[in-house]
Amino acid sequence: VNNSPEMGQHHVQSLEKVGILNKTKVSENGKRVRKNWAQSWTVLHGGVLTFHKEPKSAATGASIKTNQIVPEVTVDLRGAKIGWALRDKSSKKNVVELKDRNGVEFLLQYDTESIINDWHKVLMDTIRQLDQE
Ligand code: I3S
Repeated sequence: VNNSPEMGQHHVQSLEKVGILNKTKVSENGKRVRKNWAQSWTVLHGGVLTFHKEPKSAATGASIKTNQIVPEVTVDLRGAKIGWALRDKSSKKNVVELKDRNGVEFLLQYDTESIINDWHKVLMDTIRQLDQE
């Protein structure tokens, strides 16, 4: 019997993911802000989610230099809340709602269900893990 405390648990350090998602901010300081859906390079690392503007050259197929990838928004996942967005939040499918502990709220979306499911799971596991620390 393996009853080590590690069983079935993750460390935040091991919960890392990179990919492209559609995202928009929807509220800040309890106030709704106008949606501005955009594709973002999304990086989960060390319990922090960072959205990066897609480099201009990505559209032309030119190679991307690391220094062209601009971090845009950072979300500390400690104390954050996540869930599937209800229909009234967006007409899009596969929308995840993410609210940080300061009340800044984002929607994350991707048409391919498996991709958004993976993000939902890793974000949920990360938030849970941070809650236990
Ligand atoms: O929640 P809303 O206001 O219906 O969101 C839609 C608008 O932001 C719309 O842009 P305008 O601000 O120009 O109306 C966007 O094009 C839509 O994508 C937004 O709705 P969805 O349902 O796609 O999240």
